[in-house]
Amino acid sequence: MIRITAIVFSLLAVGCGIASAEVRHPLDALEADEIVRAAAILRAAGHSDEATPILSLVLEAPEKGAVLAWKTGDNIPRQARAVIRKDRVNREFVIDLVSGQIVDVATIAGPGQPPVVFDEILAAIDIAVSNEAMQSGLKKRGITDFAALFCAPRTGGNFGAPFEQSRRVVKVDCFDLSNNPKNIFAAPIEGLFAIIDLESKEVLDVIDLGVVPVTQTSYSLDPDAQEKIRELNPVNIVAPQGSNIHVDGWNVSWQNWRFHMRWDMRAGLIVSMVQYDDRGTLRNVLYQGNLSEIYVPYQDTSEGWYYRNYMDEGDYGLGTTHSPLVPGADCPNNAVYKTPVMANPAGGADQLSDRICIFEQPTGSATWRHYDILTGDLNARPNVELVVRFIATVGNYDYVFDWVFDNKGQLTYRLGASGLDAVKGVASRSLDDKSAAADTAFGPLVAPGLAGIQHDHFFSLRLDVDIDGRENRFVRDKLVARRQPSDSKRKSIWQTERDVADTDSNAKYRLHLENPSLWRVESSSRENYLGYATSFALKPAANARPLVDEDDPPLARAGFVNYHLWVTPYRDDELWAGGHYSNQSAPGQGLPEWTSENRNVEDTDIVLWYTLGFHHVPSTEDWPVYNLGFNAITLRPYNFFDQNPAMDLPESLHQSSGP
Ligand SMILES: [Cu+2]
Repeated sequence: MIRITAIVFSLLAVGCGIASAEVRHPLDALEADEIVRAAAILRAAGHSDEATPILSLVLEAPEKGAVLAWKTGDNIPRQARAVIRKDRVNREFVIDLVSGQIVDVATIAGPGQPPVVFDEILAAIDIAVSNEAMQSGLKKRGITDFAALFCAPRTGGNFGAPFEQSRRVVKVDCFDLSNNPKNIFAAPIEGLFAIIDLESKEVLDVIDLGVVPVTQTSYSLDPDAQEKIRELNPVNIVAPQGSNIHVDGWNVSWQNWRFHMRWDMRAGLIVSMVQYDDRGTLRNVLYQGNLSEIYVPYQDTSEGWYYRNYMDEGDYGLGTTHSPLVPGADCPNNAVYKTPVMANPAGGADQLSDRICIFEQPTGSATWRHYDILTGDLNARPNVELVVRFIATVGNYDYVFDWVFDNKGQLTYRLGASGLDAVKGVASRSLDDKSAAADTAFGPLVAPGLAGIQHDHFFSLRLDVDIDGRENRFVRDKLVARRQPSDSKRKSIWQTERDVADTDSNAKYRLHLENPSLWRVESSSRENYLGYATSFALKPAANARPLVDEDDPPLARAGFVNYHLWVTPYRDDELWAGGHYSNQSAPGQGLPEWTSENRNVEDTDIVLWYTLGFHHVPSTEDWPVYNLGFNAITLRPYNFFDQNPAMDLPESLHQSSGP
């Protein structure tokens, strides 16, 4: 039976006013009634109660083969997966929403912890602020109004301390809000923090490293705090003949692209079933794509900072840290918005109003152009792209996550970062101070008394590619310089040398300028009209590598960042590059562990894991907020088509001035 929840009359569809039922899909996220039902089943079975938050409750996706075989009108199996920690044990439950039965229970051992939820964060702040030792530390710093504080419960990785192995802990330091009531990360109360057990609600320790002056300057981001506003006429994107975006339930079609999307507490937005309409035939490109981990290690050895090495996605979740979107700034005025539904720790369903925006925009450049210098014939086609965006605010950071589909047949994942630098309170007010050298050892001053601590951002993108079918192989066309024979007019040229990945243990790659190669995923079953296996190439942009030694505890937990690309055979339980539970995890979880057994990756269902990173050395311009910058990776068709797919573009997308 098709579950029809709404009837949508799509008057935009191909200009013929087709009335269609909203299409339901087996990968649709849990709906509100399903979330409530799953939580009730868990409560009735005694697995959760008022004191036991549900740490995660999301769709348990059906088996991949069943999803691929599914057609509109078929039954949709519906299952949920829940994570609950009770009596210091992490348990996962699979709940069948049709039968109302719990069909699987698994106990997940190890120091790794499920993500920290917002209710726990609020509780930890209360515990910290009401603790006597914390209060006396605050008084020592002249802070007596404990209501004018914000405290940040931070996950702290795993450095081998006994409490990190079995307890669910956060380290909580505070910020003074008296001069910064609306910019909570601006005025750190340095050198004072509590270690708190989130389950027993105990304060395990309070550490006071000595008084550092707290900045008294206001760093408001409100317009009235700006020195001067330079007015500029508004610039808008318009589609005078109507939008080209068609949204049906959680299915989206635009130009030749078709895909499905769903919200997930941990990953945020997941795109699935990405297909390209090749002159009437839908061809598979990507079964599923999502960010699988973020790793942000700070490079400061001091007692109050050494533990700051976050796995933002596994520690907190990107869906759970959703941010509202600002029309006209975050998304252009022509954007379409979607409201996902997400479970809350009490087992209710929250409507996340307009947290996803979808928009099409001209890039201001041509997709292709040519001027025929003899005949004067001039041809150009405007480049337009579709962007699907959501934003997560993980503490002081705002991350912008984009899937970009363009009219060249390219698919790009674009990742932006903005927000506040994580600042450390220091005594120095400028480089003239005697303490400046010591105070800036781990990061420069960004304002008087505030050092922006140096750090990295690494992101792992999981790409379950299915180029023209499930069976694919990963190919490197290595560009190799070859010395030429003495009778050649050339001494040296470069040629390509094909290398096919055989096992996942070998298929770990780094970007090189010295030994470059073209990275491609080929179909094992389909060729284009010239006889080439159809494929997509990965086109990396700027990237970075970890600079620290592999035995440094933070990096040992985040082994996935040691390579830019990993290729693994598809497994439905290998989803998160830093391990199933990356919060407080032991070293070696995730990709390094999975790829230790030489599993075949040739002509089988494969998954690519791309790591994108950058080093952040703050500057004065990064304060009081720093400007959004993007990094990206592009999947580009390579022998996938029989010619340039952009030969179908209309000459101009501008409105005709004719009658
Ligand atoms: Cu940064």
